[in-house]
Amino acid sequence: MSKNMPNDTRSPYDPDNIFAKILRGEIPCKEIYADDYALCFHDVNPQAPVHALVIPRNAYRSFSDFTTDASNEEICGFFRAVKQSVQLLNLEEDGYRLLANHGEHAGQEVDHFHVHICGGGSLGKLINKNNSSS
Ligand code: DGP
Repeated sequence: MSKNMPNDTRSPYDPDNIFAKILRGEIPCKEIYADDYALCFHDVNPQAPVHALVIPRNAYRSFSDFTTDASNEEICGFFRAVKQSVQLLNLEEDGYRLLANHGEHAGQEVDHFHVHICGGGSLGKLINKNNSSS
């Protein structure tokens, strides 16, 4: 599959999105872990006692693009980097949540694929029923 699938109506990757700027070092971040595949840093607006983001080094808008277009090596390297980050954040023992937003209904704000790592305290249920339509 390619980035230009006929049913792909989303806009192309914007190289000036905030995470692309962080990757290029144009905007600072509080780095937790970095390797050839990924960069992990603290979220600027934490929603949990520990809230970090992991982003791939290459340009993918979301989980869908990443899993369609990235090589097996990149995908494997990325998720190993997520695991390394979890360990560095000392979340293994007490638990943590991984989350990736794709598109409008999920409220994706930054169109560079990222996985949220949340932990450091009880996180409650995954979905807030007050915001749910069913
Ligand atoms: P999402 O809604 O899944 O697209 O999450 C985007 C996250 O990115 C959100 O939790 C806030 C975070 N964020 C936005 N701008 C910056 C920034 O400049 N620096 C850092 N560290 N995080 C940012």
